[in-house]
Amino acid sequence: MSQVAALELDFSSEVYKEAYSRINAIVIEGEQEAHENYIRLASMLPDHKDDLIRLSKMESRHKKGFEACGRNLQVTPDMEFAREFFADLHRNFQEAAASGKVVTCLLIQSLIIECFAIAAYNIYIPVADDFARKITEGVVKDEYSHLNFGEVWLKENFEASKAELEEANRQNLPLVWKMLNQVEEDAENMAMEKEALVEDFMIQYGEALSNIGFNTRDIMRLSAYGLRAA
Ligand code: PL3
Ligand code: FE2
Ligand code: FE2
Repeated sequence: MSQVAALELDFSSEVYKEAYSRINAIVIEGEQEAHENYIRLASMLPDHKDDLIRLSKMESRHKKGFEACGRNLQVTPDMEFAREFFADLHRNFQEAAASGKVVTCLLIQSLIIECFAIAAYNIYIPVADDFARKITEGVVKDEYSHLNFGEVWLKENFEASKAELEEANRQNLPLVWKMLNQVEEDAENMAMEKEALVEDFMIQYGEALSNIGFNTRDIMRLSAYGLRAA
């Protein structure tokens, strides 16, 4: 982000509000899907049911917070755009859940989606309006704990999960780069640069893979999968 771009931001301009109508919708939809995904995971991991239901409730609160951010700027979120934006990841999660692939579901929700959210929120906080900044600062703390849930479970089941993680990463990580390309222009109009989003995502995702037990060589290979083609 260049200093000038951030200083020149006008939250009431048409350019900003137009971009916000899509980005805000994506975040609202992402929080809603995260809510549903944790409920689904709770039924797949009965030993962790209470924790996962607690996480799902946090996601509902996040959604309400971001809805308030849109209202505060008098922006109507473009929810149809957002549902389309998440369609591929959504379908992959549903298919994995239907076939009982808990490792794939955890990779999609607790690693990919949470890292995507953490990167987006970290980059957004310094250039957000005051109202949205306070909300997003609270939300991002929660997202780290959601990422941690996935890391801890996958670390404990590392050897048995490794092959499925590789396959799920190969299927789903390219979708992240595709999604980032789709929001590049809107993000820029909100003073967020794609390079910064990619960098923060790679840091979060790489750290997560490391915490789970992958070695440096695996992390390099896994976390950049599909990036060059994007
Ligand atoms: C999980 O708790 C939440 C899932 C939300 C996913 C958000 C992805 C956002 C990608 C859009 C990038 C632009 C930054 C927007 C910052 C508000
Ligand atoms: Fe969330
Ligand atoms: Fe989350």
